[in-house]
Amino acid sequence: MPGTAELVAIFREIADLLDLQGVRFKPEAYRRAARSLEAVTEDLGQISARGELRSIPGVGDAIAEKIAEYLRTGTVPYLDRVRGEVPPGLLEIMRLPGFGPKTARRLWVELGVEGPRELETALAAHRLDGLAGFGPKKIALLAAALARAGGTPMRRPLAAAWEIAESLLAALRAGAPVDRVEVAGSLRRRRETVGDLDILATSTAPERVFEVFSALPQIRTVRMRGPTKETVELADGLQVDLRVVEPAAFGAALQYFTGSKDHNVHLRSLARERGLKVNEYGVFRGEERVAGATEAEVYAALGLTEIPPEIREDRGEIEAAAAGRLPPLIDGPDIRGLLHVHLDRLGGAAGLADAARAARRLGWDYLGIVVAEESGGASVPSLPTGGPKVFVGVETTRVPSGRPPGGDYWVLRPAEGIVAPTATGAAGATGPLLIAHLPASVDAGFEPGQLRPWLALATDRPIAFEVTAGAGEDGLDSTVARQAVQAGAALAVGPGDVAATEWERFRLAVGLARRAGAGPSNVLNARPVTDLARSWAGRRRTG
Ligand code: DGT
Ligand code: CA
Ligand code: CA
Repeated sequence: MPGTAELVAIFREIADLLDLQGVRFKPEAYRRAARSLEAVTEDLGQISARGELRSIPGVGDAIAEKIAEYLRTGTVPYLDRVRGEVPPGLLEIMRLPGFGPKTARRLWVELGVEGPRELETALAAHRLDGLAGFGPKKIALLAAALARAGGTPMRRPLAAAWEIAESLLAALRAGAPVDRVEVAGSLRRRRETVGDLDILATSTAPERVFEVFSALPQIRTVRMRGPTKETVELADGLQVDLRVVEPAAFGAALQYFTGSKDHNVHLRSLARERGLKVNEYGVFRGEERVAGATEAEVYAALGLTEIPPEIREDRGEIEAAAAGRLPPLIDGPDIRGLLHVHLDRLGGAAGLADAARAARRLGWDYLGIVVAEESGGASVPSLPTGGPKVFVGVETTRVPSGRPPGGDYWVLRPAEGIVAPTATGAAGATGPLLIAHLPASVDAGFEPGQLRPWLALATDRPIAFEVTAGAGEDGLDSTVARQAVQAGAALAVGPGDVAATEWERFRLAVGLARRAGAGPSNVLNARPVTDLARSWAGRRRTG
């Protein structure tokens, strides 16, 4: 449905523009609506005529009104209004690799930079030097990204790519004659940024699969179609490769197209040493295929235990697998709860019941509800017995001392641009500390040495570093997280600052923690509720 595709693009742009204005929560509501619309196969005009737009998930009154407006007039005037409030060039800056809305917004607010050309001038005049959070490396990366802009197509943040892929997989499963469909490539490895999507399917009718795929509302152009492969471009320019393979080769194809390239090159040389050949069709001894249906089979044929996709980067994982010494990695079911749920994001105490239900659905035992220091933990009601246990996190912007007032633990949210901890001054640090929202991303210029002062906080108190689905802009990327794990610090994984309906995204953060080599023992919210309650007991009000 071309109309739907345009509306989806409009809602995504509104979300980006609101992000640039520093508006909280609303951008996510528009993205959620955009995602639901992508899954709608019926004509929106008919749904609207029945007065049922609000039955689309994520579509409330305000968004339903905008859809109706669009159907009537072909435009959404609200888009023009928010466009009018933000210089258009900021969107371009925001979409440079490694730089999201926060960085673009700071350049705008603090330096008055309104587009790529002004950014170029500001860089040349060294006006970024000395700006908090803009080290020499970050500035160099920004300059390089700017120089490349317009050339190579940009890479998407993991969460955005995942969202798109999920909608494509769901549409294929629902509408195409496929048996298996899986995503491969960098997305399956949970790389922080994704260049293009790689999807694999098995089917007895590949032509029909490609027909259904090409007709999806998300797809703008078909670039190439062959007997087993189709390449398309989505409305926003993202490329997707869809391949249909035979079931006997599915494991080999999944392995091959998951990569990484370096990992595959190393595997092929290992195979050669054993007199074998490995490609996307299987592992072969001469003409005979000795493995191919599953990945486990492919790795076993090469004398290896199965290597998790997230660590297939040729950084020692093949040697470890050969020696049977792959470390255990954290997995989704290991997670026992969340530790960073903002009360105001839930819509206050009233939303707590919904959050509790969402937590139960995910099998979690506890929720760490986070409130601002000024408001105090006393405002967090407890839940009825049988629901998840509520811990209270008290959010602060500087390294706190003393115990969190009315809470169980501190949540440190460094003020924007702060990359090294600043203390409140008073000595006597106590109270466990969750270090959240730290934009520690190598792509954005965060250097390994910059983690040291944060790690040093652990001499006074238990600390954990947050890893979210928005890695890079929000939380540690997997490279920095790996450094934290190797230094013995704990991670805390979570979906990021999103509504309870989006909590499934915690799985992306789990993927990043896996890339970081974290096992269950390295993750704070993999610990059982009794453990946390015991170690935090006496640190808060009783009762
Ligand atoms: P991306 O798309 O840039 O985020 O990264 P990938 O890893 O998804 O790369 P992509 O889409 O070019 O290819 C998917 C996988 O297919 C890649 O990880 C490994 C495999 N592959 C593609 N081309 C080659 C190649 O020339 N040699 C080898 N060994 N593997 C390849
Ligand atoms: Ca790819
Ligand atoms: Ca590809």
